Amino acid sequence: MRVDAIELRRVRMPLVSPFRTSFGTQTERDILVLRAVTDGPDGWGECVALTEPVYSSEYVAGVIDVLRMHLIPALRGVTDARETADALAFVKGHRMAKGALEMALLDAQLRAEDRSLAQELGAVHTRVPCGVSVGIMDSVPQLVDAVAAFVDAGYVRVKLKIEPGWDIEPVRAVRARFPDIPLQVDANTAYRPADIPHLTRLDAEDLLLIEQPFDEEDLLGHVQLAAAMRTPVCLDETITSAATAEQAIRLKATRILNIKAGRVGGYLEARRIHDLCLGQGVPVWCGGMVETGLGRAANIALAALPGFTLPGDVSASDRFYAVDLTEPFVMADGHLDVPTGPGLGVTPLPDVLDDLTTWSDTVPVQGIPAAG
Ligand code: OSB
Ligand code: MG
Repeated sequence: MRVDAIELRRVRMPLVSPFRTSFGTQTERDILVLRAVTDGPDGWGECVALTEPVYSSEYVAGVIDVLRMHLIPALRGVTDARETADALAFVKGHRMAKGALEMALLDAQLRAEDRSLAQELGAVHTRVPCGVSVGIMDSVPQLVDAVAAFVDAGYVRVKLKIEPGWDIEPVRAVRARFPDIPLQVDANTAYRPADIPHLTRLDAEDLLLIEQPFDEEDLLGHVQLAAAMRTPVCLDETITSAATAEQAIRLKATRILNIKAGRVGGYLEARRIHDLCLGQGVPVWCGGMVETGLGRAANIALAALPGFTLPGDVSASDRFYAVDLTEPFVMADGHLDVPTGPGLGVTPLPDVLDDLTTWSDTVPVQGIPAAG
C-alpha cells in the first residue's frame, strides 16, 4: 500500500441532548475525520480528541497541527498500516492524533485485503452488549428518568458521571430504582485523595467499579483508594499505553481497565493492552468518546475480543446523534452487531459528511521528489 495523501475534515455533530461531565457540558461534537488516499481503496479514521484540552491535553486544532507538521510527513515510506506506530514513535505523546492516522491506514489496507477490522484484531463475538454513559443532570428525578429511558431501551449496564456535589445522592437514587442493574460511576479526575473517606461511601451501592476519580498522573492516590475501597478502581485517563497499563496493574492502582483506542495511540496498542490484561486475568471494557459511526464501528470490533468481559460505553448511534455520519448503529436486545464488511465495515454517507463538514484540507504524503 502507498499512502498518497490524508484528507482532514472537521465535522460538526449536534448531540440529541446536552452531555455534562465534570469537565464541561457538550451540546455538539466537533470531530476530526481523516481519509487516507492510497493506491488502493480509501481508508477512514476518526480522532477522539475534543475541541478543548479538558479530557486530555490533546484538542482538535492541536491534532490538526501535529498531523500536518509532523505525523503525516512521516508516513513517507510506510507501506503497511502495522508500521504506522513505529514510524510515528519519534513524536512524543499526541496519541489521539497517531491513533486516528493508524485507523485510517488500517481501514484502507484491510479493505484492500478484503478483511474486517474485527478479524484483524481477533474478535470472537458476533455482537456486543451495550452500556450507556449518563451525564450529570440538573436534578436527581431528571437523572432517574433518563436512566429509566435507557434501561427501557435495552441498555444492559449504566454508567453515571459523578463529581463533588453530585455523587452519593444521585447514585443511591438510581440504585434504589434499579436494584439489579449493573451500575458504575466515572469521575473524570474530579476528586482529590482527601476525598477518599467520602468516596468509600459509594461501597454501599454495589457498583461494578469507580472510574478515574483522581488526576491522571496520580497513581499513588489511586493505589490508596483501591486499598481503602471495596468497589474496584478502574483507570481511564491514566492508561496511555500497554506500558502504563502494566505498571498501574502491578502497583494495584487499577483492578479493571477502560480501553479507549484513541487514548492509547490506536487499535493495535489497544489490542496489546487487551492481551496483557487477558494474560493477567484483569477484566477490560471498551470506553467511548462520543464517536460517530466510524469510531463506533471500530470500538464494536475491539469490544468483541475475548478479554472484554464487561459491557462497554458502546451505545447505539441514537444515544448521541439524530443523524450519524454512517448508516446508524441500531441496538437489538441490548446488543450491537459486530460489522463484518472489509475494514471498518462502514463508510461516511457522502451527503451527510459534506453537509456537516465545517473545514477541510488535504495534506500530501509523498510530496514532490527531490530534483537531481
Ligand atoms: O471518560 O469515558 C469518559 C465522553 C467523552 C470523554 C470522556 C468520556 C466520555 C464518556 C462517554 O463517558 C462515553 C461514550 O461515548 O458513550
Ligand atoms: Mg472515563
